[in-house]
Amino acid sequence: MDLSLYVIIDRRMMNGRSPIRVAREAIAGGATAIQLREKEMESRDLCHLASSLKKVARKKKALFIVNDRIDIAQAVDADGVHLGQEDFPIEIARKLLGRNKIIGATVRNLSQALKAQREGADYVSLGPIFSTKTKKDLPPPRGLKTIAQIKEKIRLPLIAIGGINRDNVASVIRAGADGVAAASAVVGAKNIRKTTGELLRQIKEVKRLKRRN
Ligand code: TZP
Ligand code: MG
Repeated sequence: MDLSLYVIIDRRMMNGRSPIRVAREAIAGGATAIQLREKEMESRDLCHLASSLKKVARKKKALFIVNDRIDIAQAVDADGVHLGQEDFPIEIARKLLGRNKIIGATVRNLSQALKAQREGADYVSLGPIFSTKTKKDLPPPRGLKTIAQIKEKIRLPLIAIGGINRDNVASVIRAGADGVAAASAVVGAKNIRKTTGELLRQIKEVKRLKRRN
């Protein structure tokens, strides 16, 4: 499971570009996983979109994860789901999806991270690390220190999310994140492929240096 660069496909900041095209560009640039995060689409359209995105991801061996909607994930045989604190409980999602699917959990602090781990999540995403306009009603930014503090106490991969872009991505990996999830920095970029490539290059470089030390 490679979640080094996890791109959130959220239509709201694509400047009218098609999600399929955006996903294709992000994956061509090196995104290792994509997540369909769509809160307003009717189920039928969502099914079609998810099915197309899965094909785009599979072709390049990127992972395809669906936010919140276990039914859509099952319908298109996605690689997994991502669950927020108010979404389906992890244990129930596991019963529905089985052992072979990936379940990710949004966490805001250490106790939520430990709980997600106990309940059987495969990774946690911690955020917001920095301030972001992408999601409303978020708690204050957690900052880089929280990454290290939580990483030290869990064994699950930790994905950092929230306001991550090419100027701060290296610091996030240096702080201990196993990967980063990004929405606006990638899907809102003019040149998605180039931006994704640049993010991935920095992530790989910091990881390489960390392995050496
Ligand atoms: N959860 C915490 S921050 C965030 C979510 C879904 C939004 C991430 O978007 P961006 O544009 O990368 O800050
Ligand atoms: Mg959710």
